[in-house]
Amino acid sequence: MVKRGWWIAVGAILLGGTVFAVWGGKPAEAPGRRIDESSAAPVELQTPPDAGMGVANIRVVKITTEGFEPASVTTKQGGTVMWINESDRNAWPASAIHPVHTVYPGSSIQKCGGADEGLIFDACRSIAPGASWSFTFGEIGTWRYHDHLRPSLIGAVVVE
Ligand SMILES: [Cu+2]
Repeated sequence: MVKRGWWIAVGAILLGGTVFAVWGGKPAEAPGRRIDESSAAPVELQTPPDAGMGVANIRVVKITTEGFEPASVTTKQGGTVMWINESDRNAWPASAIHPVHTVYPGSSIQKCGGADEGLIFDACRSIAPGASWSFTFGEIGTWRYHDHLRPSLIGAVVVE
């Protein structure tokens, strides 16, 4: 199935260790372009022309010393959220609930380091200042997350 194919691609890219692999997370079924009016600062990037997938929404969340900005982002099913660490400390975005990270379907911190690491809503490692990490959301819902290194910093991704 095509969908499984890109999940595998995402996993392979994430396991490859690059933190700039945002293009690997685009959905196979290109969603229509959509402007989210509820988000304070939507950021949309276009996929490379050679992807042949049309346009995908990519939401960018900044990690600052105060927390996640914006604290809540909305995306479509199959949309990608990219966290950029603009703070001066390491960060580790991961699904609620700390410390097990099991709220997002299929996610668990116990899968970090395993074959499914790229498929879970968990960075599974420290994201250094200046680096980024992205995840593609296949599941509809409101998914709360936190910084595993500073669990009091929380945010949410709303997948419609
Ligand atoms: Cu945690």
